[in-house]
Amino acid sequence: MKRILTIQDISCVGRCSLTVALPVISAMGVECAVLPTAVLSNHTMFKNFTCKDLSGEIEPIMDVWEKEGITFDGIYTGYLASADQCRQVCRLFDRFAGEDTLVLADPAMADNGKLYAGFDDSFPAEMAKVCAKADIILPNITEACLMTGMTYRTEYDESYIREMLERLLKLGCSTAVVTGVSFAPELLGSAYLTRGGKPSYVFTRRCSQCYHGTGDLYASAVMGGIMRGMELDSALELAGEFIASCIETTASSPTPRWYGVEFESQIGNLTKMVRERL
Ligand code: PXL
Repeated sequence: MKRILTIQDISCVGRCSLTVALPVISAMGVECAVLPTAVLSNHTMFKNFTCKDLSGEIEPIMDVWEKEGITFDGIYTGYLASADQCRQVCRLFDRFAGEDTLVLADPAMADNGKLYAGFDDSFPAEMAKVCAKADIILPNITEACLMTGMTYRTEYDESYIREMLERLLKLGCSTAVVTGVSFAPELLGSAYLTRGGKPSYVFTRRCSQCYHGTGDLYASAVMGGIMRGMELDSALELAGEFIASCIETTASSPTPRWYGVEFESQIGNLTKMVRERL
């Protein structure tokens, strides 16, 4: 069984980061080791939150892993709590990402044209350095704009997305995926470009509701699919289908949308989707 390491925070309540990566990646048949970057009472879209930064733990944990000879087939990074943590994660790549380790970076730091609470304008440049060292990066349009200097737009055409993908590759990664792309009201998906290739798209039906944490669910499912040996387009298609089914089953729930989607009811469906694609 493949073993991956995921590096992101634990938001105790609110279905995002580690509380979705662990169950999703495990359900896809991949061992999911964790490096928690911070512990928050709940994610930062709630009105109040506490945040205990765990940066001081990262170095000692890496030292022990090295002594134990622990290795990873993949490393998946998500929300990082500070610029210093971005630098620590770059050092972790140098120590643990060998030739055969797939590194996927989801620069979870912004959405809808705005940085998340707690980050300042200098943060995207530090996150861009993490993305530079990754094989695959998975920003949404806002995050891509912040890392490439492009202007954030809600209305755009294929040339805007193509330029975005090309600029993202210039950061240094091998494959750039931009999530949350749409050219038709009923379809939503991702655009991707691999060095030397041409832009491609994977779309799924668009759900009208919007929930917090779906980016983390999507990235986790993409990582799980790739680690199970799927091609990128197949992993993106599976992830889009999984998110759509999660949103559809949550739509009738009275719980506020910042509690995230009820992915728990779709875990059985997820393992079935993986089996069907292998
Ligand atoms: O879902 C991304 C995310 C992860 N972790 C924390 C967050 C957010 C988005 O707001 O606040 C702590």
